[in-house]
Amino acid sequence: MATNRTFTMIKPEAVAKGYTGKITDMIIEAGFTIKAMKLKQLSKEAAGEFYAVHSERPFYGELVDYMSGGPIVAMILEKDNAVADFRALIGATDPAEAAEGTIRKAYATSKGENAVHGSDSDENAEIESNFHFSAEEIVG
Ligand code: IDP
Ligand code: MG
Repeated sequence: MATNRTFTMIKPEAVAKGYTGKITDMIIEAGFTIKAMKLKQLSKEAAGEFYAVHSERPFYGELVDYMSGGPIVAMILEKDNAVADFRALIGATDPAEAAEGTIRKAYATSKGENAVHGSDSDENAEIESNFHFSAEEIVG
């Protein structure tokens, strides 16, 4: 995958609260192009595998339960400098620390239930995209 792509999920509590459209609008208005998109229910096993890097963290069990607790919206996004620009758009992990104008400031509930995921590197963007999408599901 090109380095101008990143991967995101709108997380279960944000989907359940009806924020999918508003968050998607913010993403498009910030200049990202959607290359793949799907509504998807993660099993506990899939959520555990996706967040395996955090398996030793104290919040891992809570994170797996939360991420498998309702549907998510997964997307592959394209833009110059996609990974860093998307991390800037979503804001800090804890919404109390997220800057004005960020997605987490607007829509996150707490540090755990924080509305959106954003890849932290080009390498992880590719791994995470391939976890959720097959080649035929990605446009262009
Ligand atoms: P990030 O999503 O901003 O990259 P990470 O540190 O990679 O943050 O953590 C992954 C996810 O784990 C967070 O988005 C959040 O849902 C959850 N998480 C992180 N820290 C905590 C915590 O202290 N308590 C509960 N959940 C947390
Ligand atoms: Mg992270």
